Amino acid sequence: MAGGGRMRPNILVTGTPGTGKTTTCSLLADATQLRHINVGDLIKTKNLHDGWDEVFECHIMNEELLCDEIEDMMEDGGNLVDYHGCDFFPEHWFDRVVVLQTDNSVLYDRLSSRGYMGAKLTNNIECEIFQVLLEEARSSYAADIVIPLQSNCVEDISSNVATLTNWVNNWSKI
Ligand code: DAT
Repeated sequence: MAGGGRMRPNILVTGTPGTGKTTTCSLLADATQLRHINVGDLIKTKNLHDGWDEVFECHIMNEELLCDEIEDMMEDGGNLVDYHGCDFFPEHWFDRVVVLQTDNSVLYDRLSSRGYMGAKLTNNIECEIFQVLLEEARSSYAADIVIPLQSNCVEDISSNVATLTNWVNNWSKI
């Protein structure tokens, strides 16, 4: 069996904030019955952080606390992990690493309407321009499990969810 004895696969959905991770994971969780782990929310609700970063306006995640928190679920399998970072998770946790990507102008509008401005907005747009998450994923996981997917419009979401649902449903046969 693939995936270290897991009955169901674990998928990491990563990408710059605003690329559609949470929207995609919610729909994919409904379609596959995988468990959606929204890491950003978990960091807040379970206090898995070391305070607030004033410059980047976000919590300073404590990687060790986070990994301890989700370890048992990850070993069981069947999880969709939604986070804008990927290099600190144990590599063996994931069977697929999906990197969502969005055109800069589209992303700019999405992040502005979410209220991002100044350094936070610029940093995230630069993160997308320089494909930081794709590079991070490629340097942390085997090349054949890292899948970049475009997420520019609602049709992209539907087709990404359909593709991934199909992959999940066929997983045990891989
Ligand atoms: P993330 O979890 O990556 O931060 P999100 O799922 O919260 O992103 O989406 C941010 C906003 O953009 C939200 O209002 C939904 C919208 N959106 C995301 N992906 C989209 C897409 N492919 N087409 C149209 N809108 C999208």
